[in-house]
Amino acid sequence: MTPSNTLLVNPTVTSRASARFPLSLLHLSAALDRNGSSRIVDGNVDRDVVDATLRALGEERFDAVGISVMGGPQMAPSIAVSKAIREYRPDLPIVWGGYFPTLYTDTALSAPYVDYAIRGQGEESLPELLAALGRGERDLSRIGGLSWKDDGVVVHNPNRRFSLDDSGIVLPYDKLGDPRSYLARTFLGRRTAAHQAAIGCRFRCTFCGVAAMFGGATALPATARLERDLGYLKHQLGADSIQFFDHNFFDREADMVPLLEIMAKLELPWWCYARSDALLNLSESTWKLVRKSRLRMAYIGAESPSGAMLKEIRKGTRPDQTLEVAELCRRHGVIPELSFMVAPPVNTEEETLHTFEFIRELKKINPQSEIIVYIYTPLPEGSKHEKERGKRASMPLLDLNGDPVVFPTSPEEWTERRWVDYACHADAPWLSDDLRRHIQDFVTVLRCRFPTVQDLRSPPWAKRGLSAMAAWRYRRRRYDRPWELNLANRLVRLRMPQVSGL
Ligand code: B12
Repeated sequence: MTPSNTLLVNPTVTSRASARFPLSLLHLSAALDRNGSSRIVDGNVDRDVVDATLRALGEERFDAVGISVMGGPQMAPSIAVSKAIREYRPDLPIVWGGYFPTLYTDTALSAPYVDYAIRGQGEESLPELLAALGRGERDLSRIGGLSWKDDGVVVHNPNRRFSLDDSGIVLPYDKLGDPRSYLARTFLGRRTAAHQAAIGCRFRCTFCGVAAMFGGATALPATARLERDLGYLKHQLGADSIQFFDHNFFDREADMVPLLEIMAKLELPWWCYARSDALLNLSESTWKLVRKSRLRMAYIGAESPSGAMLKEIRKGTRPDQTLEVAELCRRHGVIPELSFMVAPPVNTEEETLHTFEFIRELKKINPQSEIIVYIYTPLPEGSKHEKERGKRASMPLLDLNGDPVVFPTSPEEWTERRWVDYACHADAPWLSDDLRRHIQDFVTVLRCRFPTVQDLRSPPWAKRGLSAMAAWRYRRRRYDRPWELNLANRLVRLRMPQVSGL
């Protein structure tokens, strides 16, 4: 049997300037190359992803194509590239992996251009699938994490336990052409690299795709691995700062200290996802290490000022901890980037207005706090991790007319504007036009009044000007219809970290 050759595709999801290492494909490629070979097409760099994919197919013999798909703006290019592959090489198996097929497996497999969906991590399932296909096997029921069509009937094999195996080598960055072109100028440094050290998250927040993917489990890297990987990024590629894509960076203090010691040694300014409770639990000596390691910003899911809502979504933190962590971060020179989910399906307006007041309080405690406002768009029941499904009766989601919200059943439907917005936490069927506008207006005033430090594009004078213009509205809570700010914003175009990342 000849070793299989796989084409891996990352459909376009962001601008060229915001492109970061496609870590999913690099991890998969490393796994595939142990017994075969693979090539990567990154649609964030090769802007015409369909053309780049067809060109690759014309240049080499491939046995399958793996496509990484996340809900939201990546849906349309994922469909386009899958259809084009099917038309060009109808015999070639097409495998979807990533968050979309993990959370919406049946929807993905309902498409004629998706043959296999791999749920969760793909490092073991994908090579096993390719080996089985290479051997011409028809029964694929032993491949963990795989969903497939057995004579047209969708079969979901059992989940696979996830793992953080270390192959002993760094990721195959060279497959990206010039990997240095992925290092970006951000507020952390001139050459920021994206990296994932630990995987998973031990929490089970009901709204989060990560909980749905990992079911409340996490695995930290060995110190030797972290040192090797970061050392490579720093010394071989020339990275001067790191954005960690870890689902949740800070875990138990005792386990974090050896990792922080490595980072303190490397002194690369960094950004990560964190939780208020974990940061509040760190001792003074660990905070000293954190400072030495040059943590610049921690993205913390504050979600809501309401203890009841935090309980409902199983966040596991309290609003007083959010306020406390803002103060703690101020003392240690770390910027907290606090994200909120407004407009929940119940008490929609009241919760939203309460959140605005809470944000003001946070800004008083720590004016440097960065604020991200999302619309609360919970996952449908069927997308939750199998351990969680049907466990707690969640309120049925109703639209503005009081009718049940019906989620899309095809990838095409997920490309409709309202569902792309839902996936991006930008709109929800229970949101009235008035409240939607009010939220937009509040966010406009807030981000003009306090422009993000992550914005390097707008000149300082423009940011100062916007902030001065917005000051009276913010002070007097006159958020409505900030036409002058909208106009000025069109000229300055402040960066939106929630859309493009750092
Ligand atoms: C980097 C990132 C982005 C980048 C680009 C991603 C890219 N594909 O190039 C940007 C900034 C553009 C982005 C945007 C969005 N993102 Co995003 N993003 C991430 C982040 C931080 C890291 C992804 C990553 O690289 N992980 C590391 C790799 C190794 O893991 P992985 O991607 O999961 O891949 C593994 C498996 O999924 C699987 N797999 C993946 N692809 C494939 C393909 C095949 C063939 C197979 C077999 C397996 C497989 O195997 C991989 C290896 O184990 C994650 C959170 C996280 N820490 O994962 C959120 C995350 C994926 N994003 C998410 C979301 C929702 C978005 C948005 C759609 C909305 C939003 N507001 O955030 C936006 C779109 C914004 C817009 N344009 O309007 C959610 C997805 C959850 C969900 N419900 O679908 C996540 C989980 C964040 C969260 N906690 O909510 N994102």
